[in-house]
Amino acid sequence: MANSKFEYVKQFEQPDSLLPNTWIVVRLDGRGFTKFSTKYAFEKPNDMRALDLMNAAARSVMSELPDITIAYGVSDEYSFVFHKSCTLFERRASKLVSTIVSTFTAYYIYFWPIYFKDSKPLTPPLPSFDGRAVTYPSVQNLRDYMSWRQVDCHINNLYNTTFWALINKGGMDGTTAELMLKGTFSADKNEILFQKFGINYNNEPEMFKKGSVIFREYEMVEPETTKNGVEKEAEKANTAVPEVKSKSQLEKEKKARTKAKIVVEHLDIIRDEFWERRPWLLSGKPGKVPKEQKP
Ligand SMILES: Nc1nc2c(ncn2[C@@H]2O[C@H](COP(=O)(O)OP(=O)(O)OP(=O)(O)O)[C@@H](O)[C@H]2O)c(=O)[nH]1
Ligand SMILES: [Mg+2]
Repeated sequence: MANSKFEYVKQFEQPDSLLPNTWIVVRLDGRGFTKFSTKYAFEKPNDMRALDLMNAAARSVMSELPDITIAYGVSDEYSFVFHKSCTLFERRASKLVSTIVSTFTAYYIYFWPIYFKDSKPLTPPLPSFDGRAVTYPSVQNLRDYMSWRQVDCHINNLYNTTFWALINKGGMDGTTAELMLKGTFSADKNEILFQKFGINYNNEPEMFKKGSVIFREYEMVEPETTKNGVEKEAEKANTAVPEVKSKSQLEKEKKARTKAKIVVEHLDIIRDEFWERRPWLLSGKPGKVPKEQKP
């Protein structure tokens, strides 16, 4: 086809490629969810329907994109992690972020009437999400990122649980509750919950305390006792030269991933145990599909 005089505009398209051999995290976040949650009367501080809906949308994103190794969500945000050796997609930030955000938003709206069946239907302004991509060069950086989000979940949830207990059960107004919690430590909040309201924070739902983690489920392995299993996987995944896999090998792995069940759990992802028992998350190699799961 002949070049047109307009074609020069292509030069304006600049690369936005993400550094090779790094872990890519795409985090999305609900836009204006403070207002949105009020409009649809989300329960405070945690609305089970809203969190289940976020999880359902994230699970669908994962099943459409087998390159995502793990996802973690809390409140109106979700982080999706691409393995550093994953080569099946273009490492372009804009392409990756827009694919994830649009797929997630589409499913969020699709699932809305299922999770909010007794609520009013969605009307404009419709829910939307922003997104960003960040690359992490080492397994430790990636694990610290995941730990950061889960610690954030814990801190916010303990604060919000205490804050709303003071208001809903203690009859306080927002300003007084805020003043009371100013400068308090975790132990103080646990104490307020227990002494004033008989609430044992430990008995709060796991989803509220830990957030949600989504991954493909294979047969778990016993954590190694001799050498730290996570370190071993981390060493393997931290090679300077990215592993080159043949096309057939990549296809085989993709197929194995597609077969695996995608689960939503509420586990501690800060401690080594979570990663040790599930070496496929860091190694990028699919594990064994449990027998009872095979079609
Ligand atoms: N009541 C209730 N509100 C929630 C729940 N999950 C998220 N939210 C709301 O969503 C907000 C998320 O925080 P942000 O992302 O910082 O606030 P935002 O209004 O979405 O602002 P931007 O992200 O900057 O657009 C919280 O402050 C809550 O108001 C929930 O389960 N229940
Ligand atoms: Mg938000």
